[in-house]
Amino acid sequence: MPLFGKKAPVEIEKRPDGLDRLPPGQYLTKKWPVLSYERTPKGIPPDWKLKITGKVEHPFSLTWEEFLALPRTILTSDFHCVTTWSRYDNTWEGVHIREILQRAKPLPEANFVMVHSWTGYTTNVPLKDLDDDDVLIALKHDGQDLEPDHGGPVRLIIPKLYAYKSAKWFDGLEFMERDRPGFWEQRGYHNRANPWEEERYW
Ligand SMILES: Nc1nc2c(c(=O)[nH]1)N[C@H]1C(S)=C(S)[C@@H](COP(=O)(O)O)O[C@H]1N2
Ligand SMILES: [Mo]
Repeated sequence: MPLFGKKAPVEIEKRPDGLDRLPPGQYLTKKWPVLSYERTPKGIPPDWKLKITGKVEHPFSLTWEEFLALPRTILTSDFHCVTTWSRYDNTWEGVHIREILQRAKPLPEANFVMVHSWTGYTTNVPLKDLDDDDVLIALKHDGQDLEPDHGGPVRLIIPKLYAYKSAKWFDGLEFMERDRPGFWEQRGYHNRANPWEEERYW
């Protein structure tokens, strides 16, 4: 059969676990839209502290300078918004979540975590989803300081969940025994937010 006039079949990219790289119902964009409920804050509060509270052996807080002195990690991951856009190959630089977890030592009953922003935004995740290789407290994106609209100077990145779990303007983790819904989770967004299960809304 001549191939003339025929398109080569498009290979669907797979992840190492066999799932499609692009979750169901998502489309790809190379742009990076801004999605925020609140207005972009004017810079980081001068008294910003990272606050690690709740069910941990060692609650602590870090000033901005102390936080910036923690070891850095660079990771590349895909980003999936519940409103159906996805952006591949985002390179994030920041502090790995395990730098925080190993200092805090969550207690056995710490099943869930409330993620806090200094704007008042919150989002809840199971500790299992937070304590993972690809979770980063990001300070840079594709080599540039994180722009204020995208959560700069500091945001959380949890690539395997819809991005409403990746709080912009991040300032705290509250370890909890029982789950509690965060900002969007109280307003109709799915509590778990796994894109491959299309856990978008209740
Ligand atoms: N503080 C805060 N963080 C947030 C949001 C928000 O409204 N406020 N929106 C979430 C949603 S729904 C998405 S898709 C991503 C968008 O990140 P971006 O604006 O950098 O693309 O941020 C998440 N983190
Ligand atoms: Mo989103």
